[in-house]
Amino acid sequence: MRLDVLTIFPDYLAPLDLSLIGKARREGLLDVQVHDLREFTHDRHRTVDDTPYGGGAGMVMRPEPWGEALDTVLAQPPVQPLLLIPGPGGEVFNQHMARELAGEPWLVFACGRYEGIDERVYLEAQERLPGRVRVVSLGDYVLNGGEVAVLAIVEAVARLLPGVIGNAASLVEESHEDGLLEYPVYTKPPTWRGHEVPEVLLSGHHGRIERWRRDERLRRTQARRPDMIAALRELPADHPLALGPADRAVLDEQG
Ligand code: JFE
Repeated sequence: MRLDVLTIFPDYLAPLDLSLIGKARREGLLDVQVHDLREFTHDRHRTVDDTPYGGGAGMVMRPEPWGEALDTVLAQPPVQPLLLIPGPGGEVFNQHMARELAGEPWLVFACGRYEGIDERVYLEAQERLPGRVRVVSLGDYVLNGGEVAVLAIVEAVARLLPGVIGNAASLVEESHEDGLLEYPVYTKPPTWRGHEVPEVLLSGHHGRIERWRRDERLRRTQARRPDMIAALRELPADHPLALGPADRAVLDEQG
């Protein structure tokens, strides 16, 4: 997968050299290119921002550097990329979107700063890449720019690529794939500072362990994410993810 990131803070993307993503890059599974937006300015001060028309607080990113940066990046290989623009007003990123993005050969990220990017850049991008521009939010809170969102999105997407994690089972069993949060996990020692590992996990009884883990997932999801339980309750009984009678009994116990 090819990834291009346009930003005025290329150093902010340094974590993409590390850990799993760094390894995937070294192994040729990921080709990441970070571009400094200021390279696409022509004035002595490499200006990327200006005051907002109509007044108001802060500064807005000028369109010209964005136009030249997109011209340069899009002039490269023979396919159309998906352009992702982080913004607090975008569709909220989730595991479903991560799966969609993992199926793309080429993603381009445009990181804004200040109060955002001149609206004409979005319109121009939509003309250049019809149906291939998405504004994406990490969640309902305000960051200072798109870079942190890009780090999160790239990490969520890269770990879905074949060969990046190397353990298909660890992906299938994860929360947000089947509508419930994770079960709690434990390792050695069996007693630590007076806290015991639940005895069922030491029992070797696979059927009991599976049921206990599902019960824990249900209780935890009900406590922390009642919206997710409500969504599962709406599914028809014959849906593969629908709650069964044992599931409903556990949820009713907890109230
Ligand atoms: C930018 C800012 C006030 C933007 C346009 C570029 N989930 C998420 N939260 N915040 C962002 C994403 C994000 C992404 C890109 C950004 C925030 N800002 C700051 C400040 C209003 C804004 O609306 C600039």
